[in-house]
Formats: sequence, structure tokens, C-alpha cells
Amino acid sequence: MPQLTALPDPIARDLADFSIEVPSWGYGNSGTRFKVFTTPGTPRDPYEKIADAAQTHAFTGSAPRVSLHYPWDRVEDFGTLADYAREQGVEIGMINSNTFQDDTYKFGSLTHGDKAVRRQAIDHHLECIDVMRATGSKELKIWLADGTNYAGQDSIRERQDRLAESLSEVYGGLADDERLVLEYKFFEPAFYHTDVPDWGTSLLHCLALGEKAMVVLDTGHHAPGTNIEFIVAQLLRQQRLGAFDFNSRNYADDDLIVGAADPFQLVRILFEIVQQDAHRPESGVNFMLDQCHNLESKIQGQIRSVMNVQEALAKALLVDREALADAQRRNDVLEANGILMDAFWTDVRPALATFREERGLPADPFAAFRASGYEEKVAAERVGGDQMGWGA
Ligand code: PSV
Ligand code: MN
Ligand code: MN
Repeated sequence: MPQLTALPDPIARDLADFSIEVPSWGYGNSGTRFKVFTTPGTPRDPYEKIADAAQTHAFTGSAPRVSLHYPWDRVEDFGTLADYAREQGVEIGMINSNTFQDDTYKFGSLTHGDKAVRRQAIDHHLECIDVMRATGSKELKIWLADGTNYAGQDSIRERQDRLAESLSEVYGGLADDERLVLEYKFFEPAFYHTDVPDWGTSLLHCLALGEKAMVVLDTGHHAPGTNIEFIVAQLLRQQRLGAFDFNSRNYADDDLIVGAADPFQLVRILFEIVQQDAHRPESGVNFMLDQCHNLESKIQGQIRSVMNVQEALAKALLVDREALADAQRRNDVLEANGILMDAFWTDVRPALATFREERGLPADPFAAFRASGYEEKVAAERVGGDQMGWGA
């Protein structure tokens, strides 16, 4: 595999400007429906989650924001939490709403047939906007578990109408500099139909709402074989790609470390991104991780993912776009494909190590964090109290 030892200047500049947002819930315990394994030192409150997330940034220099999930991350005073985050060197990112854990929402939230339940779900989202204002966040992220399990269980059409009405009330609560991002997922927990199953449905609702509504693409939320990079290109073309939830999947919503199952897919996605300059901060696309670490160390898992995204981005930026355009003009199918593959097969790790050292960061953030003693320290300190889990 050809090795690159230094990044060309424009690529280094792009990487320096590129940032990744991490999820607070990625630092808590998580598992499957069979078992949640605990780890010594797992955070006991949102403050400790932020402290752990700040480690990911300290070692990679590229993960300066932490998404909160509300009310999993509930504190007395969100302003104090935001101040604490800044002291730790990070900012609060998106606020994720949660209407999937209360009994009230058993048959839906923003889509529910009962107006009182819809009211509660709308009010929850308006409360999330208050949390945004208290923390300095500008983005509300909505993922709905709404759907049905059996044909005939409810009217698909009426649920769409109720969803549109509820979303427009939430949207009305946004200030001019705030925005809403709507995530889709093709199944789970609902198994017959999901109310926002795909990018088309999310986009239609966003278009109806207005310019402050954008689509969120979670890489684990598609049927096997879906061409995700096509969706990326299409949403960017419509200027409606608001955010990513990056993770890796073999089967369904596996939430594994980014790029684990298919590093080539990650490069293909990021190649669509760089072709439309969407990796630049001005594009407004928020590159977030949405992962859960069931077996592996959580901070190490997040660091590995950040590094994987950076490697894939460097490869995408390395593609010789002029040569590619020329091959495409000549319809030289194999040469065009070969140009993309050359970038994919380049080992950019030595170049990224140099890039990091030049910025005063460890050449290998993963190894440096493992050797730092942080995990041992928090395992000794964080005794007593309940560890937080996905959903805690
Ligand atoms: C749903 O599967 C999802 O991807 C949404 O983003 C949730 O908020 C998140 O998982 C929780 O991990
Ligand atoms: Mn997600
Ligand atoms: Mn998911």
C-alpha cells in the first residue's frame, strides 16, 4: 500500500478546520437487549460524561463539541453544565430530544392520535429549545420512534398529517439562528411502518417547514445495500443535509465504531462531501458520531472513530479530481474508478501522525490516551453512585 508521509498543505488546512461532534451517550454503558456490561469509571452524571468527551478532544484536537440527549442528560442548571464544558475545552453541541422512553408515547409522540399526547411531545421539544438556549446550542435534533407494528394498526396518512402539524409548531419555536434537524430510520422499534423511515420523508417535512429544517443521515439507518453516498449527494444538492450520525453496521442499527465494517463506504461518503465542499465549516453540516460501545472502552472507541473519519476524509481529499473529471469526460470507466481506488488504497496514517505532531497533538491519539492513565484514575475516583447507561 503506498504511504503518504505528509499531507499537501490544502488538505492539512481542510483537516485542521474539520471537526466532529461526539454523543454524550457514547460515554455511558450500553448493551443489547440481552445484557448491559458495566465498566469501572463509567460516568455517573452528565458532568462526568462531558469530562470523558473532553478527553476525546484533548487527544485528537478534532472533537470540540458534545451532543446532549434530553432528558437522559438532565441537570439542575444547564448554564453551569455549559460553563463546565468550556472549562474542559469543549462546547455543548446539538440537543437531541427524546420521546421514546415514556409510557405515554407507547403509540407515538408527535404523530399520536390523541391530541394531549401530541401536546406533551411538542412541549418536550419546546423544552429542548430552552435547553439549547441555556447551553448555547443552536440545533435541535429529532429522532422519532413513532410507527406501527401491524398493518391496519393506525392510519399511515393521518399520522403523516399529525406529524406535519406537530413539527410545524416545534419549528415555530425556533429563533432565526436556530435550526431543527430531522433524523430518519427505516425500522426499529416499529416493525411494520415507521413515520420517518427514509430521507425522502424527512426531506418532504423539512421542505414544508422551511429553511431552518434539515435532514440527518445516520449511516446505520438504511436497508442493506442502500447507496448512502447517493443520498448524501442528493441532500447536498438540495442544501438540506444538516448532520450525520456516523457509525458502522453489519446488520441493522449496530452503532459500531465508524468505518469498522466498511471503511471504503466511509471514503465514498466523504468523497461526495468534499466534491460539494461540505466538509468546510461554512457548509453547516454537523459531522456527529452516534455510537454505543458495548464491549470496548468508550473513550478509546470514540477516539478510534474520530481517527477513522479523519483518515477517510484525507483519502477523499486526495482523489485527483482533475484526472477523474478527465477520465469521466472520456467515459473511461476503469480509469475513473482506478483514480478513486488509488486514493482509497493510500495509507494516510503516517501523514496524519505528522499533521498531529505539527499541531502539538500526539502522533497516535489512541495509543497516547491508553498510556495516559486517565481510565485508571477515573475508575478509582468514580466509586459509589449509579453509572449512567444509554437511556439513563
Ligand atoms: C435512533 O436509533 C438513534 O440513532 C437516534 O439518533 C437516537 O437519538 C440515538 O439513536 C440514540 O442512540
Ligand atoms: Mn442516530
Ligand atoms: Mn440509531
